[in-house]
Amino acid sequence: MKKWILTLGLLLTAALVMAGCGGKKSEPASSPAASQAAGGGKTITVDAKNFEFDQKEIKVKKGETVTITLKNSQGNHGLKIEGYDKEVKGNESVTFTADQAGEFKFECSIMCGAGHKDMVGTLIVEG
Ligand SMILES: [Cu+2]
Repeated sequence: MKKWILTLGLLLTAALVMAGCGGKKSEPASSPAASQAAGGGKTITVDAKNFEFDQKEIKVKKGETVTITLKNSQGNHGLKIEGYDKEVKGNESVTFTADQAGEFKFECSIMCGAGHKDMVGTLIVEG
């Protein structure tokens, strides 16, 4: 039984090593909405248009370094996180440490028109 697990472990290790140096090209940075950055922090791209954010929920872990990039694909919007007192304008990034657990509302920080107040979401920091 133990030997079987060891063999499986070796196979998995071999598979990981092969995946690591094999032909798999690294993904372009823009494709995943949320991905693990090289530095260990979390990089999140939020796309804003009239009148919504493409992500209503952003989940991170407490202690993580979080970088949020806001893309304005339509209109002119900002993103402000209540409780963290962080704001990011369109086509800019903000980096902070998620040092408080809980749920924090985020909303558009630029008066962008009729649907402005609907542009809300929640940052969830898992403790
Ligand atoms: Cu707005």
